[in-house]
Amino acid sequence: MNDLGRLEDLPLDYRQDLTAQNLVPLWPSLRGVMPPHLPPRKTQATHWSYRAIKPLLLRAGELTPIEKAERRVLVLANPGHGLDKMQASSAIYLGMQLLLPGEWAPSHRHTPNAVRMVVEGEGAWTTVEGEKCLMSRGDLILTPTGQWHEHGHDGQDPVIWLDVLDLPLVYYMEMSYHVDGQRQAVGGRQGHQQYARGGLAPTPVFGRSDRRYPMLRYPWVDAKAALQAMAADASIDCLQITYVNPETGEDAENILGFYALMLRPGQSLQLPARSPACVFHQIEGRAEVQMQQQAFVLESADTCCAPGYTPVTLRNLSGDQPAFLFMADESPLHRKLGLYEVRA
Ligand code: GTQ
Repeated sequence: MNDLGRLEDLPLDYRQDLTAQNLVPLWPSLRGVMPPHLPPRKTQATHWSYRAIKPLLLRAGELTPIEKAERRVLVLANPGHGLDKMQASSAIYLGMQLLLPGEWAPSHRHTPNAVRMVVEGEGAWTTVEGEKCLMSRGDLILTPTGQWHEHGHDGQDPVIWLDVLDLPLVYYMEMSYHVDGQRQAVGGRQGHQQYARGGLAPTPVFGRSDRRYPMLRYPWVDAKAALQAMAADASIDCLQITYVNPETGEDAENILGFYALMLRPGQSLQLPARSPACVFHQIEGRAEVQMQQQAFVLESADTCCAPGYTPVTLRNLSGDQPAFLFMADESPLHRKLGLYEVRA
């Protein structure tokens, strides 16, 4: 490949004339924006320890009342992007949120899509468009774009959950904003019960539901049972499920994808290099996540991320207990854009 001309090769007066007209010559920057190899990624392999986060989050509970925070969150920021950018990858935002007994995080809606993965504590709930979703360890709760949501807590102990949003992408698109709302009236709908059995969809007389988000809460007991049922078949190596919209079978949300994965005792699983960045969060057990000559040990509720195009090896560190991981990635976005790639 030939070397392209540099900016310094051009006469100063010509460069100034271009600048005055808001024009830029492409050739000095062409290789930078389109290198002849995999692009350098700002997203760094990063590990966040729950043991380290929890006391800092509880301290935030003492320092900042919920009224002064609206959402009391410590953001899991990737140093490769700069901590102030508050992003785990180019499209993924991660935060750990604390709600204390009796607190209420008021109703709002916003353009970014969110999900919550419940980490610790009982008695909290998120109401989404009038549907009250109880929060238990490992439950996944959707708050998709534009849907009213508020969080409350009737239990005794602090509740902590992991927020996953596509905020960096929506912000980059200059579309990120929110609207404040009123406390929601709670209706009777419970999508997780109506869609509790895979392959069987509720069918009112007028036909199947066309709700864009028919299921908002994915209880961990059901996800875990699905993985354990798969594990009974010894020929299945990759024990992984995708959180889908039960009416369409498509990804539960538009931009980010959500998955749960089980590792048998002692199992190692190689994930190929794929274009999307990926986040791993330990629900139960201990696992090692290896990538780019690094190995992170995920204790319960630890989180780490892998940049795109990075092969990852997962290993269950227990020889007699299964390990369960929650994963989030940018696959739906890449697929919709026609950019999704797997590299051997
Ligand atoms: O709970 O609605 O971590 O609006 C960031 C923004 C959580 C939320 C976050 C939010 C929320």
